[in-house]
Amino acid sequence: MSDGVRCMWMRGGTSKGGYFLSADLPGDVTARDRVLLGVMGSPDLRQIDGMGGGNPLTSKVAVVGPPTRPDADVDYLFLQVFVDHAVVTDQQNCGNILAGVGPFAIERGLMAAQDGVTLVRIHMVNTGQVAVAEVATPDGRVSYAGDARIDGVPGHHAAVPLTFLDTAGSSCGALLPTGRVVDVIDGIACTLIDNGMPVVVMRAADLGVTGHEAPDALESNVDLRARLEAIRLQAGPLMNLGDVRQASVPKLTLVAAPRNGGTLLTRTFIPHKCHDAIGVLGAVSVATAALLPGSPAAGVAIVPQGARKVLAIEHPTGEMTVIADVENGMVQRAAILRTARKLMDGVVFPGAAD
Ligand code: NQM
Repeated sequence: MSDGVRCMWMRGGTSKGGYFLSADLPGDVTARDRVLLGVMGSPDLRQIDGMGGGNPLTSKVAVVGPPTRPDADVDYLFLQVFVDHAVVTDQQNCGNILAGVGPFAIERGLMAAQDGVTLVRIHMVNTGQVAVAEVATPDGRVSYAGDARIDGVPGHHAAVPLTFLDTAGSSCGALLPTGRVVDVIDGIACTLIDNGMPVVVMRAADLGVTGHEAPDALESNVDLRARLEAIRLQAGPLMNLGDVRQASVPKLTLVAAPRNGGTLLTRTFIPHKCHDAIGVLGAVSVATAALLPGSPAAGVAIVPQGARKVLAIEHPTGEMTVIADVENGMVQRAAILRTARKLMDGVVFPGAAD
C-alpha cells in the first residue's frame, strides 16, 4: 500500500502506539491487520521498517470511533501487533493505551471538550465494558502539561484518572473462570483471575525465584520461561480462552511480599517478555487476587483495612496504585492514575507486510 494513513502517535501510560480513527482504516479486518503490520514493521524483532519499537509495549494500536452504545461517548478497540509474528490480536484490552483515547477523541472532534475537565466515557470494545477518563481541557482544549508523575515515565504531565466499574470476567466470563481461588498447575498454586485482564497469579518463591529480580534476569532464565509457558498453555482453556499459543493472554504475574511499603511485589510476563512495570488492568486483576482469602497473592500481600483500599502494586520501575472500592469482598470499582502525551500527528506509510 503506497497511500498513507492518518494517525496520531501517543504515549498512553507506560505504553506507546498508533491511534487511528476507525474511518481512516480499512473496514475489512484482514486488510486492516495487513496495514497495521506494515505500519509497525512486523514481523521483525527490531521492527526496523516500521514505527514499532521492538517491544510489545511499543507495538500497540487504538482504533477509536463513534459510540455503538448509548452510555458511551466513543468506542475504543485495542489491537496488539505482535513484534516477531504476523499477528494482530483483539483478544486483550489495554488500560495504558486507554489513557490516550480521551485526548485523541477530543482532538479529532469526536466529542466536545468542556472548560476545565472533560469526562470521556469509553466503550472498550474488546471486553464490552465502559471506562471513564478525566481529560484536562483548560479553555476547552486538551492539555498534556501538568504535575502528575507515574512510575516508568520521566517527567510530569496532565493527570488522566481512569475509572473502571465493571471489569470482572472481561474476557473469561467470570472473575474466577474455574470457580476456584486456587488451581494447581504443574504443582504450582495459581489464581486464574480476570478483573479486566486475564492473569495467572503465582508466588515467585514457588517457582524458585525471589520476585525481586530485574526483568532481564527473569527473561534469560530459560528454565523459568519454559515452566511459565507450560502453565500458561494449560491455564488458557481453563480460563475459557482456548488455545493460547498465539495469544497475548493470559498474562503471568509472580508475586512476593512488598519491599517498599506497598501491598504486593510483582513481576509480570506479557506473556513472553517481562514487563518493566505492570499493565493497568493487569494490576487491577492482581490487586483483586490479593483480596481473595487463601490465594497465593493474599498469602504474601499486606492489605489495608476499610472499604476503600489503596493498593500499591510494586513493579520493577516503581509502583502502580489501584484504588479499589470493595463491597462484600468484591471489587466494585477501581481507579488508576495515568498520564498520556501526543507525540506526533500526521500520516503514516505502511510498508508491504509479508
Ligand atoms: O493490563 C501490557 C501495558 C499492558 C496492558 C500487557 C495494560 C493493561 O502495560 O491494562 O495496560 O499486559 O500487555 O500497556
